[in-house]
Amino acid sequence: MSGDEFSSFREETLKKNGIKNLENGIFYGTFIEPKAEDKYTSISPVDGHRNSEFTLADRTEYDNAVKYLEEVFEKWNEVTPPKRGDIIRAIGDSLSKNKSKLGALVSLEAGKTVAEGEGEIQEMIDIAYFASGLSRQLYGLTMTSERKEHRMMEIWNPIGTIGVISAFNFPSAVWSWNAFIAAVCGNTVLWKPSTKGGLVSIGVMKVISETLNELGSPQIFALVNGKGGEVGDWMAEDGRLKLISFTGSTATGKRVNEKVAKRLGRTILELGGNNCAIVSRHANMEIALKGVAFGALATTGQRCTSTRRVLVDEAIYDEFVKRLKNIYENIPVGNPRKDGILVGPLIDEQAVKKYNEALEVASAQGGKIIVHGKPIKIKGLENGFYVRPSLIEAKPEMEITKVETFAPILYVFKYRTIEEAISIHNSVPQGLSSSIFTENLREEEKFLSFAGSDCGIVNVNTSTAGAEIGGAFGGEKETGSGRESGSDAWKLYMRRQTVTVNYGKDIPLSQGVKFEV
Ligand code: UN1
Repeated sequence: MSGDEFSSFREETLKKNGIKNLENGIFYGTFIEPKAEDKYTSISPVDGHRNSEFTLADRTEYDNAVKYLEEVFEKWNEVTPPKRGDIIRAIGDSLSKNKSKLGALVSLEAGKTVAEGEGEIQEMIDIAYFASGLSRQLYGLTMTSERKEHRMMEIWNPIGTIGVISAFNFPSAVWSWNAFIAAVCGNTVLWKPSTKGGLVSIGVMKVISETLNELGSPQIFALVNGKGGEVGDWMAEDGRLKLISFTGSTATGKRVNEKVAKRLGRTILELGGNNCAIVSRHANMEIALKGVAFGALATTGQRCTSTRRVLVDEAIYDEFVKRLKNIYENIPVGNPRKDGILVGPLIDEQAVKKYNEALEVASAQGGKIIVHGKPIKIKGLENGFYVRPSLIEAKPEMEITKVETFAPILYVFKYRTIEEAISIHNSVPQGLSSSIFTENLREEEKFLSFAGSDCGIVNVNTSTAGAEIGGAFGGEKETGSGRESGSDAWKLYMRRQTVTVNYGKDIPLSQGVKFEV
């Protein structure tokens, strides 16, 4: 695909998604022609050229959107949960029909490969169907009561309007984990995407809002494109938003957390990861190589779950590193829409700068560069943001290995015992995802025990990246708190009420207390 071919791909993708040269980045009930002057120019990382522009919300439009969702909340709760589930299932069907065009939009705006762009939409479809089934399973418990002729139970009610702030790297999937689950629970959802994912948010909202209109359903999702420091802060401070689910850096997440905590709101924080894979002498080498390469290189190392550190057993170190080096030297980097390309561009120029800086710091701190991935120019796409990935032999004391650089840099460490490996593994401030590659039961079970991985996600013989929607997604330590997506993460979007019903003719008190009046 040449530069010209990519330009035609751009035009075709924008057209198929109904994206105009100047788009409305705000939706509540309908796409809003905003009064605000503020606009954002979307640039494709693939060729560094303009895609189109979209408008950003001002305070009035933001307030209108929240007010709108508060009103819709009432209507939405007239719909029973299983019917809400039917509606979300229909959204899943529409996304399925539009998977290829939306996937292309993800490639255009975020630089993902064809498979990963469509994978992003597939993740939305999966969570839609999961949420649909869940709508009939919002189970509460019943308890026995110590009081005669009393019944106790737990019931779950929706919390209201919630806010979701999503990142550029998963511009729509992570939003949908929150939004679809929250919706079947009965909530309405305000979405503030990263401006770098603005076009995808608009494309997705077009498909979803049309489906809701066709079904005669209330428009339960609103979109406010805007600046993080503005709209993000308004959301964090806004008591009308009962929960803020934020995905992004630890630094910004801490700010969001402080603001929401100040008003005693709820948060789900999915912040930085610094994920590590342990490759033991008992590993299947082929599986370990593929698992580590996918984890470190997919999405050009720009996933929260990307493998950033690999700990290799001294017994297999030389062979494993030699083979990994070979993968790094030969991995196809380039136009993500082209067949066979596995690594696309970084998101922008700033990301390339940070990548280069991290490599310099790593060298200065004593890292031995095994493969030095430099920025590269791709023919016909000379303004795109491409780098070759880097592999660095490192020591655990190196400070740079304790921070998350959102780029394809993998630090390699040698270890002697499994205890030492686990201790290095856990020695960073972050705690999202982890992997062990081993066929030794004792090592595997140790990694899963209290003395093992300290992360929210633990994998055995598979990659740190690529979690399925069925599990609860989230981390520990500086990765934040709360869980999204599958399992019982739905409980965070509801309020639990403990109910006691007295059906007797007297009012006996608990703990045997007597109170005769
Ligand atoms: C993220 O990077 O924020 O587990 C989410 C994965 C994807 C989601 C990543 N399913 O890698």
